[in-house]
Amino acid sequence: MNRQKIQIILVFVALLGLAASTAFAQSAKKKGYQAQIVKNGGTIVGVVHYDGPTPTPQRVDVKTKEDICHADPIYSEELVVSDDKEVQWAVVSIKGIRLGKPFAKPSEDKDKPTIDQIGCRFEPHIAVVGLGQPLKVLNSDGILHNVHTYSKKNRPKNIAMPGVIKETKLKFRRPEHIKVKCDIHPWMVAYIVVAEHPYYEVTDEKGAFELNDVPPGTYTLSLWHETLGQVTQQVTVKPGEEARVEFTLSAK
Ligand SMILES: [Cu+2]
Repeated sequence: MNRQKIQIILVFVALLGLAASTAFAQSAKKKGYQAQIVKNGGTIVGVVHYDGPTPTPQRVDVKTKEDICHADPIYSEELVVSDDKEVQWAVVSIKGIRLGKPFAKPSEDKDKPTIDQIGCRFEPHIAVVGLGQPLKVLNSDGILHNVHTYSKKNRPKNIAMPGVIKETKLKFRRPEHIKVKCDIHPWMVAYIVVAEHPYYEVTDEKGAFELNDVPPGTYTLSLWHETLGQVTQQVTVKPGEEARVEFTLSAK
């Protein structure tokens, strides 16, 4: 093979490599969420209503001798509906948004996201954490709990937290709604929502949520509740304006 031929082959190989890396970069861009400063964003505010008779709060029969578990009555958080029939613990997110505000930096929001084991409950019932971001897991009770993630897309974890271990951290690599249980106290249930972008909110005790700094555009809002299921709705966000949304979830 003469020198010229070798040079041609080398150039060809280099071009192939360049094409492949460009294609890879583009596909990575296409898949992922891109953060940028949002100027002239709008806000989505809404309420999640309940269609059905208001369920009675279910008090948990705490079958353990540990005093801390009896300090306060414990109620199931599987379905929490206000007297005005608004649903707490529903998760609202903008489906498939590709471009928008960055995740809050840990320094701006230093106590979040956190999930605590306190009074033999997980607090909060639903914690939202960004992909690859740390979720702080606390044990404020001086007793043994364990954090068992029943995940399907992420590797399941089962971390024993004896009373002396007060803090650990979890990270997740794939978006998922993960059920978390303490196997010692079977009524202890929480959810970790691993979010691929920062437009996720959990409804409060009035069934309310607010998503801010949303780039103007038309989106599909997704609403998820652990027992009532999932629904979607279209919403249009205009610069500097507030878009109001109402969801209704039916009793099962
Ligand atoms: Cu426990």
